[in-house]
Amino acid sequence: MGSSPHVAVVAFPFSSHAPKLLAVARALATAAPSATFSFLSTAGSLERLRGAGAAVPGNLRLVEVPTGGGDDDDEDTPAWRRMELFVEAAEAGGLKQSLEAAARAAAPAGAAATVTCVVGDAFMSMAAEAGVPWVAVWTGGPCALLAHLLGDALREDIGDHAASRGDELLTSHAGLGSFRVRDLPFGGDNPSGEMHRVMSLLLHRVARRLPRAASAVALNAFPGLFPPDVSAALDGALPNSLALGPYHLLPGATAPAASGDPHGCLAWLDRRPERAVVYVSFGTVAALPPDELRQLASGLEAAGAPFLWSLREESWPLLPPGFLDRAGASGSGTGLVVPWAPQGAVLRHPAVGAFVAHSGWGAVVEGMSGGVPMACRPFFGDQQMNARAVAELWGFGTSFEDSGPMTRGGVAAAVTSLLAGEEGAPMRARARELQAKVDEAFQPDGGSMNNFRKFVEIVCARA
Ligand code: U2F
Repeated sequence: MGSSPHVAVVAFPFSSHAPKLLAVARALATAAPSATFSFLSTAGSLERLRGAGAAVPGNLRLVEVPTGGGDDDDEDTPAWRRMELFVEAAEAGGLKQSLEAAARAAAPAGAAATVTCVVGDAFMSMAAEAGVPWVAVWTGGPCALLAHLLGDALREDIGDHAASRGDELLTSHAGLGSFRVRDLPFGGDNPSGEMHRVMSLLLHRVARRLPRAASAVALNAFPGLFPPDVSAALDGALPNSLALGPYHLLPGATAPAASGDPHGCLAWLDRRPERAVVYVSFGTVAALPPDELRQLASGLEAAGAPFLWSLREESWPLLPPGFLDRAGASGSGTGLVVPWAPQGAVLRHPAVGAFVAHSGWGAVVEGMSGGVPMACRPFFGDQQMNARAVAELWGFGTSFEDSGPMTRGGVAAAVTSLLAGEEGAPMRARARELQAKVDEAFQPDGGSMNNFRKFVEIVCARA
């Protein structure tokens, strides 16, 4: 014994997974200053993290791992193929080699090169085979994880009847009784069939390995967020599940210098009245079909409320003619359209009163943390279950998916109702209650903080 722990934090370098793992790594490194942490991700992913202001504590070093084939920012190779190459190389021994290299690089002169624990994005479930204690971090919706863990039983029950039984509640599956067959995260409005194939295989492996091999599983939620039957089902299906989120609120998770706001969103919000602005963002992967994008744009104009829209620039040419000029892209008009916003801070800004989102899990917990009611337009994966949970489990928002694609009228009505309408009043109240619960979970003796301390102990234990 004697030497201090060396923990390898393994990221999944696609969509917003790596920033979420880095937030957990930063919090761990802050809480355990005498341990050493290596954060493993691909060159492109590390570059994006550094660009986002990833100043890290001195005991946390960023370590580059191979992509498994080619450049990980190569636009000519589709995302599903880059993901497939990366995962298969890691499965074929690549992760083990990267861990050995990280151990050698971190070992003090003359000391043995070791990794004492792997804290890995659950998507990197080949960590189960690395011969080192494995603690997994789940970044998506916990109810979707439960559905993946119960996947065989669900598939056996539903078989080929998902379409005809879509509205049926999953009451015979513990913890899933509030969800319908069509909410399950096994399909959806996916970008491509190939992506679906790659993700399905990856999630099968996760569901097989987590229960038998993980020492603990971190969930991006706080204790008490879910009704008791859901929490009990998660506890039963997972070894040592620890709700210790929202991750971005853990002490040390966000670097002080990372508040980058290159498009002046926060200053723009400072000039708006309290709870008057609608914030719109569909995360890092989902993209609306062009017609629906135009419906959303004109719905925002019809609502007449100030809006802040984080929209990737490739979609700007699809907006209705004159929309950007009328909005006042410079910040002078009723709207501000930007390619990127500091979302966590935006949703905690007092001027923001409604959130139109794809219901990615990051968006849901950030909306909750800001006490902002949501209108969800789910696309794929866990988003349908997340949207259902927002509307039915917690009642702090609505979901467009029941009435088909978003329309001008639907958007205007939803936004107006969430901001100030009578129908939205209970949702605004629920959002404030949830925000208070999030704040409580991060008090020194709060639920997330207590679970985080257990997590640190497990991660930093020496064999
Ligand atoms: C995938 O999710 P996404 O990356 O599409 O969406 P989120 O889970 O909502 O996470 C997006 C993050 O990016 C941040 C935002 C979130 O932390 O704060 N962000 C920002 O800072 N500024 C912007 O302008 C836009 C986004 C998947 F699609 C989901 O279904 C899963 O739930 C999720 C799980 O990790 O991964």
